[in-house]
Amino acid sequence: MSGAGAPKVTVDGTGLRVVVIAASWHEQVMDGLLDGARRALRASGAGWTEVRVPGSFELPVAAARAAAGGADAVVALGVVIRGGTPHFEYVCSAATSGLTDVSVRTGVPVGFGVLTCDDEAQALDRAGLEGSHEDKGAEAAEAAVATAVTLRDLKLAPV
Ligand code: DLZ
Repeated sequence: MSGAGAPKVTVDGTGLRVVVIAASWHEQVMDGLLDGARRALRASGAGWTEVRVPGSFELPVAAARAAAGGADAVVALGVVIRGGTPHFEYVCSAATSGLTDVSVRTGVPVGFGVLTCDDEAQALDRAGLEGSHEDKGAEAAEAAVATAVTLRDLKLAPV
């Protein structure tokens, strides 16, 4: 999927409580994603806490707990790199459908910052590091905050 055409969605997130959940695989790429998410959240004015899970497969259960605990938005960060077995497909699919389910079921937006890449070079290029072309951690955080603001406004809108 191309990153071309991505919108600029910086909004005022003052007062929002965001939980950032980061998997622990592929440390250098994850450090970049986390820094990008932090930069975006700081710029938005939202407050946030960070927790870690072992792998991307564990992101949905932690997101569900964060939503049940009162988070206004969740940012889920993971890095999955294709290997020689179908495991890649299972982990990517579980993370994607699990996070979608949490978001739709709880009404708490989940920013999807899970990289699903063929190799490490692709992941590094999307990690918001020096020389990267994309900053997917920041994008996921911006999307989560912008959607939380939209949902808050929707609640206030007369039907
Ligand atoms: C097992 C596994 C593999 C092979 N690769 C990755 C990966 O590239 N990225 C990632 O986030 N997690 C990986 N995992 C771990 C699974 O997500 C999960 O943590 C384990 O299967 C234990 O439930």
